[in-house]
Amino acid sequence: MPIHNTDIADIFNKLANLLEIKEANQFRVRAYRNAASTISSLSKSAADMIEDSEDLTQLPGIGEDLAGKIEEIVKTGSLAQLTEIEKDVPANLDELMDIPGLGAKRARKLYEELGITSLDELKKAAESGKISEIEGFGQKTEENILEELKHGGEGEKRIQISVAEEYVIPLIDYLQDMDGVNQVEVAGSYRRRKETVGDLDILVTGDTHNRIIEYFIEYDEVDEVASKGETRSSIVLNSGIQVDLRAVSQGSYGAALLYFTGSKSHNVKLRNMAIDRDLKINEYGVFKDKERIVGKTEKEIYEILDLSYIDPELRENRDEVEASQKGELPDLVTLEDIRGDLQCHTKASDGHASLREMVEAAKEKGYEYLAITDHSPLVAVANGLDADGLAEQIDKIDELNSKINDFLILKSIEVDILEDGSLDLGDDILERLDLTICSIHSKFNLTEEKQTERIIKAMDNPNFNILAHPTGRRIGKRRPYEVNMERLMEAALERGCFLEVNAHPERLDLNDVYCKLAKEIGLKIPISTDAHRKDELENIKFGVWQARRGWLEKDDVLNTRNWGDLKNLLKRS
Ligand code: DGT
Ligand code: CA
Ligand code: CA
Ligand code: ZN
Repeated sequence: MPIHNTDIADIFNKLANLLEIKEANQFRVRAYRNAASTISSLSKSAADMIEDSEDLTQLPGIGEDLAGKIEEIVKTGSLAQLTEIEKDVPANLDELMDIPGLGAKRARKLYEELGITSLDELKKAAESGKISEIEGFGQKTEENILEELKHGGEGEKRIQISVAEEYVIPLIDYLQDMDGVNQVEVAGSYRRRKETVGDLDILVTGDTHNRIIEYFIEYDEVDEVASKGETRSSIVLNSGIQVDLRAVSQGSYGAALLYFTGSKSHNVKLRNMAIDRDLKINEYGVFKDKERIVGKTEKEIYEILDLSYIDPELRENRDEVEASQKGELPDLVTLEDIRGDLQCHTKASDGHASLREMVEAAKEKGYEYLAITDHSPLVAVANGLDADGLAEQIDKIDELNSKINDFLILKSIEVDILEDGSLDLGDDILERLDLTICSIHSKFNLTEEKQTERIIKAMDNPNFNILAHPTGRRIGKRRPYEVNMERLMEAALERGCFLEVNAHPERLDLNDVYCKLAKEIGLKIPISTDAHRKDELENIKFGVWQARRGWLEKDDVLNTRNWGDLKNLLKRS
C-alpha cells in the first residue's frame, strides 16, 4: 500500500508530540517536527524518491537516521519507535495539545491526575468540573477547554484541499491509465476549490461503464468498497477519504459535470430557471418534454438558460447567476497573473532556507520580486529579529540585490502587533524597509471591539502596509479571533493599508467571503505564501483559488503588478 507524504509527516508529528509529553530532549522533538514539515511540503512523493534510489539525506534537516526512518515508514507503513513509545504514552493523548492553552506539560498532567487519554475523556472531565480542581488549571482553563471543544468537534471531519489534492492526483493518473477511458474529472467541492472537502466526486467517460467500476475498486489504496453499481461506486481510501465515482456517457458529460460540481444551491437555482422555461434539467441533460436538447458541455447548458459560462469557483449561489445574466461576471485572477510573493521567512527567523535560496527559488518561478518578512522579537520561538538583526539583513539584501539581475528582493518584516496596538519594532528601522507586514501572534482572546481597535490603532502607524493572516485561524485547529472585518477593511482603505490572503493551505485567511467583501469595499488584496521553505512558494495556487472563490480579478490583487506600480499603491496617503 503506497505511503503518502502526509502519512509520513503524521507519524513524525505524532512521534514529536509523544516525545514532548514524555519530556524527551527538546532538540530531538524539534528534529522530528522539522522532518514532518520538510516531508509534507515536498513537491514529489518521498516513496517515489526511495523507489528511484534518490538520496533523502539531500533534503534539508534529514540525516542518515531520519532517512532510514522514512524508508521504514514507506516499506512497512509504520515506525517501530512510535509503537514502542505508545506503550508508555497513550496514543491519542497528543490530541489534547491541539487545544489552545494546553501544551505537552498540561496534557501529561491531565493524564497523570485524571487518567485522561483522549479528547472525549477531556470533555467529560471538563463537564463534570474535575479539571478546575487540578492544581494550576482553574475555572477559566476549564471553561476555555469546553468552549474550544464545542467549536473543534462540530460536524464531520473535512479534508484540507492541499491534502485532498495529494490523494486525488495519483488516483486520476490511475484512472487515466485504463484502456477505454476518455475523460476523468474531479467534480464536487474540489472542483469549486473549496478550502476543505468532505469527499471527492469523480466523473469518468468511456465505453464500458461496469469495467470502469471494476477497475476503480481495484485501486490499491482502497480500504473499503462502500457501494458498487453498474455506473457508480463509492470507496473509502486507506487515508479515510471517501471517493464517489460515476461513469457517464459522452452525451450527458456536461450535464453530469454541472450537476456533480454543485454547489447544491447553485444547482437548485439553475433547476428553477429551467422550470420557468418549461425545461427539465438533471444529471443527464436538459430536456424539453421527453427529448434531450443539450447535455454534452456545461457551456451549452448555461446558454440554454441565457447564461454565460460560470467558473466552478463561483458556483455557491452568491449572486453569480444574476451577474451572469447581466454579463457582469468577474474575469478571475489566475496563477499566471502573479508576479511576486510578499511574505516569506528565511533562516534569519523560523524559515528553513537561506535568503539566497529563497530568492533563487522565487526567481526560478519567474517572479520579479520577493519580500523577505522574517519575524520580529515578540515571536521568541521563531527567533524573531530585533532592530540590529534587521539592519544586518537590510545590508545583506542590498548586497545581494546589487549582484542579481531582473529581480528585486524587497526589504520587509512581519512585525507583531502588541496588545496596545503598537508595533514590536521602532519606526527608525521600519522606515528603512520597502514594506511592513503586520500580524497578531498573541492575545487572541480579546473582545471583538478591543481586537478591532488594536489592529486599527496599529494601522495608524504610517509604516503599516499589510495585515497578515487577518483572522489568525488555522483550519480545523484554531478558530479565528474576533474582529469586525468590515471596520478593519474600511480603516485599511482610508489609510492606504491592505489585508492579505495568506495562501498557506491551513490558513487561507482572508477566506472567500471576506475577499468578496474587500472587493465590494474597493480594497485590493495581496496574495502571499508565508513560505518557510522553498517548496512552500508553490502554495501560492491555494491562495489564488481562494481569491477566485472571492470573485477577485487581476486588478483586485496587488501582486499582479510590477514593483513600480505596486510601490505607488503601497505609499501611505
Ligand atoms: P463536500 O463533499 O461536502 O465538500 O461538498 P460537495 O459540494 O462536493 O457535495 P457532495 O459530495 O455531497 O455532492 C457533490 C455534488 O453533487 C454537489 O456539489 C451537488 C450535487 N448534489 C448532491 N446532492 C444533491 C442534491 O440533493 N440535489 C442537487 N441539486 N445536487 C446535489
Ligand atoms: Ca464532495
Ligand atoms: Ca460526494
Ligand atoms: Zn513564521
